[in-house]
Formats: sequence, structure tokens, C-alpha cells
Amino acid sequence: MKCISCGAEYDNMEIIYTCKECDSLLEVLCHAEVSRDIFACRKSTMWKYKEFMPVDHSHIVSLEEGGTPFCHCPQLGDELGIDLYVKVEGSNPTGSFKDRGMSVGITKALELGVSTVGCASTGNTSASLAAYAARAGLRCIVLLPAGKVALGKLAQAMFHGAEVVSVRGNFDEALETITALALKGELYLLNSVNPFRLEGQKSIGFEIVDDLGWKSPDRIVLPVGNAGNISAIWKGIREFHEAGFISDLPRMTGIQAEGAAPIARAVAKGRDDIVPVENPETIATAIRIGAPVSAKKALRAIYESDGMAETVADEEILSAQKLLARTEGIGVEPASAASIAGLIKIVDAGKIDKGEQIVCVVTGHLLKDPNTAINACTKPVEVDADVGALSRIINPA
Ligand code: AN7
Repeated sequence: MKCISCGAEYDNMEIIYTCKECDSLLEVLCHAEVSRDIFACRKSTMWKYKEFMPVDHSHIVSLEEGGTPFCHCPQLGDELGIDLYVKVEGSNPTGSFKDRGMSVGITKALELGVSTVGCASTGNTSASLAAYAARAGLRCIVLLPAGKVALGKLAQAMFHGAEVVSVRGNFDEALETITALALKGELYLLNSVNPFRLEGQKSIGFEIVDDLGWKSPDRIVLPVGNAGNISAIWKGIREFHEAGFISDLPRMTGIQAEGAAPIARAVAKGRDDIVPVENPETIATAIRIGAPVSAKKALRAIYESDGMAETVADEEILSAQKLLARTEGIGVEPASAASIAGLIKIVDAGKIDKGEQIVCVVTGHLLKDPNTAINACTKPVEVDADVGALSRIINPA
């Protein structure tokens, strides 16, 4: 592992989350001498790219995550004047992209011989960690901001047997608390500050360029909360570029909710650090985060790739969520729809070229947050089981 700021290096078997010299973020160094042809005959999971997964391969903990649908979206794309693809991360085993990070993270936990894992979470991280910890037979502790976690995610964390603790406070406060516990050695922290999480999530970048026939799209657009995923995807893309598998690079475009947008605000000012948002608020509870841990890596990804960041209002998120569901049949949770909402906003503002090939990463499944989905619709009409009555309802006039 290497510090992204001062370059200090650490052994991969050391349990450490930030640099001991300067407290900055760590990344796992990864380099593989292989030909991309070896991937072709393998099963379509993220372990297809196992040479680029720097953990012990003798006891991989996997639910066959990755290999998610890569849907061309011509209806919505034509409307926007672009060539649009959507990477559907809701199709992972627990319904979000977090499974990629947890497969590597829990494999690493076994390699290190720890017995207890934990995280703070806006929901999806806890759902995923609970499932993978169950599979590995590890004790699992999750801290959730009280009253601010979507129902499906809470159900998953509880049902997979995690010890769920509701914290009076927001995600940032919960993360600070559990990090302190991890530093005391009471559990192995599997939030995305743990660089092994990002090693799994970088496979989204691998799959996108593989799906496109070893070509980079012009742009990758995704929601940004704690900022791990945008950092991970950029790391993956750069690794495949350095390996010579692709010759071009995408522009990384991060979308945040208006009420929780420290990274977008930093980019707007051209800064390379953030001012945390004290009381983040958005209907997209997954990205209701004010002090993104991986901000430094995310800003680097955006600037290095000549990308951009944008903010979207809750109403824009909800209308994009419905639009994607009703024009393309793809159901995503509100945070994921932020990528579509942001894309629409930057197209409308003329900030991107017509005809660009764009991949939106939609990070979590619609069913994660059933309450928001139901509240966005009108109540079903109730009718007796009678043909005449039903006829009058479907053909009023
Ligand atoms: C659906 O579960 O932070 O920028 O604790 O669930 O890598 O944080 C979730 C984040 C986007 C943001 N979309 O990704 C958690 C958590 C969905 C998410 C994000 C999350 P990052």
C-alpha cells in the first residue's frame, strides 16, 4: 500500500487505514503482466479479472458479484443527443455495487485472520457487509444513522445477521465513531477508506471498457457520496490503460445532491480540498454525506481525467428516477438516479458535446427504497373482481 500524498509504503498485511506519516489516504499498488485475451473465456463475474485483485486467491469470498448488465439506452440517449449506456449495479447479489468491494474486503479480512468486521453506512454498505460477513462466518457490526436508512437496506443488514446499531447522528458522525473503534483494534473497518474495498469496485471500470470491446467511453457519470466509487473506477481504468488494454481514457463526472455536495463545490472553485457540509440533507439517503472520506482521490480522478462535477436538486433526482424507469425499464434507487439527473443537467447546459458516448453507473436497485418509490406514484384503484367494473376503469369514457 502506498500513501497518495507523501508516498510512504506499507506492507499489505498491516492493518492500517490511513498513512502513519501524514494521515492521508492509502492505495493498494497493483500491477499484472497478462494479456487481455485471458479474460475472454471466463465466467462473467468481477473475478474474471482476478490478476488485478491483490488478495489471496486461495479463499475468495464471493457471491458472484459483478458482470452486471450494460444496457444501451437509445430512447433516453436519443432524447439527449448522446450515445447512452447504463451500467446496472443494482443487479449485484445484494442490489448495489458495494458487493464488489465487500468480496475483496472480506477476502482480505480472512487473509488477515480478523474475527469481527464493521462499518458505518447510509445503508448499502451495511447490507453488503452483512451478507459477505455471514458467508465468511465473521461477526459483523454496523452503525446506521437513526431514521435515515431506506427500508430495504435495513431489512438486509438485519436479516443477514449483522449487529445493527442505530446512531443518533448522521453518517459522518457514525463513521467517525466506528473508525475510532477500529483504531482501538476492536474490529476490521470495511468502509471505503479501507483501500481493499476500492480494489473490488475498480472492476466496474474494467467491465465498462471490456463491455465496449476494449474501448473507453467519452465519459463516465456516477453519483458521489463518500467518493470511494469514482476513485475506484478511475483507478481501474488507469490500470487497464497502463496494461495497454485500452488506448483512451474517459472523463470522470461526479454528481452530488445539492444538500450534500462538498466535492462539486470544491470542483466549482478549482480546489483540491473540500469544506465539509455540516448537516447534509437529501432524499437520496445513500449519498447524504457531508465529509466524504475519499475526497482527495475523487478530486484527483476528476481533475486528471478533465472531468467535471455537478449538483442536482431532490426534485431532479426523483424525476430522473421515474424517467429511467418509464423510458428504459431500469429501476434504480434515488442516489443512483442522481447520475441520470446530473447527465440531463449538463446536457441541457451545453457542457458536453452532442454524440458523446456516455456510461451512467446506476449504483443501487429500485427496491432498496420502496417507500420513496411508492410515494412518487398514485395509489392503485381498488375494484371488485368484476369484469364490468374493471372495464370501466381501464377504458373510462
Ligand atoms: C446507491 O452505503 O456510503 O461515493 O454507506 O449506496 O463510493 O460513497 C453508500 C453510497 C452511490 C455513493 N450510490 O458511493 C453506504 C454508502 C449508492 C450508494 C453511493 C452510495 P460513494
